Amino acid sequence: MPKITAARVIVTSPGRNFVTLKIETSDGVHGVGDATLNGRELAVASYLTDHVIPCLIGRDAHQIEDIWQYLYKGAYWRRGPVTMAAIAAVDMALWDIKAKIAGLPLYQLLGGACRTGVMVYGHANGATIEETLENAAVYASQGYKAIRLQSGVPGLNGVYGVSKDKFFYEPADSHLPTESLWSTEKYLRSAPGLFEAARDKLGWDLHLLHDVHHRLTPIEAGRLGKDLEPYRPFWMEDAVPAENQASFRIIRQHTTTPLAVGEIFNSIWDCKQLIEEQLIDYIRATVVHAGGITHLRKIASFADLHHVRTGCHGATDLSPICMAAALHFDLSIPNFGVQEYMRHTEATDAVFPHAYSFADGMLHPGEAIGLGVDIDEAQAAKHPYKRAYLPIARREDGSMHDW
Ligand code: KDG
Ligand code: MG
Repeated sequence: MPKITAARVIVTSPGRNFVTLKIETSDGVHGVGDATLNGRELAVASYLTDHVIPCLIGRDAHQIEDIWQYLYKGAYWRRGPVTMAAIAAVDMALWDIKAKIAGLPLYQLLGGACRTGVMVYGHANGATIEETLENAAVYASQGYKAIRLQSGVPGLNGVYGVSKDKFFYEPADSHLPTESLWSTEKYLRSAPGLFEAARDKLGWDLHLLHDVHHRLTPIEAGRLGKDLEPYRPFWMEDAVPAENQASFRIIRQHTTTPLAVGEIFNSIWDCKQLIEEQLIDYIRATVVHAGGITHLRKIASFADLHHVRTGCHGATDLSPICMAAALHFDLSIPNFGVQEYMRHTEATDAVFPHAYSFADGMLHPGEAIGLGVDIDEAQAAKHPYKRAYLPIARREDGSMHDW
């Protein structure tokens, strides 16, 4: 059996912070896992180094499910983003090792390909509707079949999803949280116009998506969903903060716009009611933040029973290791919906050489064995950790709002 002989955490910041776990085995095979938790990176690094790694040494690297259960049940303190990102990193690295030993790309071990590639959506955005649609046209010309639209809101000084750089978007932008202004009224007045103009300019052959980023109440979300219905969006994402799963009943009662949620979920318990009651259409939980491939497969199987498809989170704060893991997973499950794809910078790609590639609106994980991604430690060492926070949002009266 391949014994785990060593494991260590590598923190690197090629433009943004990433936390990577590297596990080595007695067979000389190593595996990598992403453990990045945007704005709280060092908490996961410590959880792994100080608490998880000592328990891994000497274990059989092939016992992925048992190690998952050992780390989940054995901690006594369950769930939460720090714990589940740490477990996810171990899980990804062990799947990488198993597939390398088997001599197969990981998706083959997960049941083989269910599709020829993974449809991805890109992020078009701009300060104005016109600018957003110009940017969307660029994505369409590059072959994207699905595009997320986010536009500035008149009267607000910058909103979620609108970047200065049209090619890369990085919200964790400062050593202390920056503050932005929010007005639900102004946002609800402007968002439907974006989609009306988008259908006029881009036509009806593209899938158009939108992220509300947890900003509305259920009844406000019901109204927005209704207003967007004529333009047939692919989904309305994170319409409300989702701690209270029952609140999605209200949104559902008011609109047929498909609903997506779950990028901050850590386990199946965060979405059990949403799926069971068919209150959503797409579950966005992802490999690194929802306990790894092992746990995400359980969520996807449960979702499949309830007509819910996947739409894994794929922002830049998920490293290329997580992206590779997501692509193997996406390729192998029957109820895949779409995969988010925000391109990483060249510096990030140099730290994480990978086999996945984009063509014709789809990503494919490639045929390299394992996850098909690695960390170049010499490159990583060139980019030391830099503290960076996500912004916060305040309403016009100064009170805190969900960012
Ligand atoms: O770290 C936070 C980002 O990952 C998040 O704000 C991005 O909402 C997001 C998305 O849909 O990509
Ligand atoms: Mg989102």
